[in-house]
Amino acid sequence: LLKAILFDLDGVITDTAAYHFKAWSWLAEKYQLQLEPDVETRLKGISRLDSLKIILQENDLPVGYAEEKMEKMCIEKNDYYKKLISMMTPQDILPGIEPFLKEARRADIRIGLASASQNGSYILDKIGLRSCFDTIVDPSLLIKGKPDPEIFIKCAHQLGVPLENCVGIEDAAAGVEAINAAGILSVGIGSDIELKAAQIILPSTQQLKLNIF
Ligand code: B16
Ligand code: MG
Repeated sequence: LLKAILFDLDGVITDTAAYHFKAWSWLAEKYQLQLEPDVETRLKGISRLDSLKIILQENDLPVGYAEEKMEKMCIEKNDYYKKLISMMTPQDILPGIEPFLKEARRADIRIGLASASQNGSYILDKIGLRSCFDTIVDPSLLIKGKPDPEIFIKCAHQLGVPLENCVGIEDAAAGVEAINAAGILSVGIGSDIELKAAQIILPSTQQLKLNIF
């Protein structure tokens, strides 16, 4: 019996990937770093610091790159990113999400946010969906990021719903892996090649309906 839906944010509720990519590109130019062409896809669901570490490694910079410098770079990237997302409005909600949230609400299903983004709550405010969510996991308190199941397990706990009564919705391979590892029913939004590990794959958020579970 379905009692809770655990949502990823970027790529499921709204498309912030393009803004993340713009902000990383700006930072890369500032520090004369190269970005691989597929970086936008590969950084999906990966935390800010881990994303920076991946970019640095691909530029052959030492793994132990000065911690303080990385922290400064993360702040700079986020300041730039926040300027971009400050313009977001309810028009940025992905198709089908609002009716799906309403359908879930009517069926008394609890709703949680399991996003790696520390800007999750701010973005939900901007797009007018904050009040639809019963809980938001604070990603700064996590020990491990996706693909570790911690974020989804925590989200279910915060809602007080057993894992077997939850479904998790993700657009990233690392996120689907995290949902599966938590023992939660996984729904992947996007390409069935990239998300082949998902138990249910839908081409877009438009197909989200309660009767598919
Ligand atoms: P922030 P999700 C993830 O969101 C993004 O996909 C990823 O690209 C980003 O680095 C991460 O959030 C952290 O975001 O810099 O805002 O804390 O897909 O887990 O909702
Ligand atoms: Mg995502």
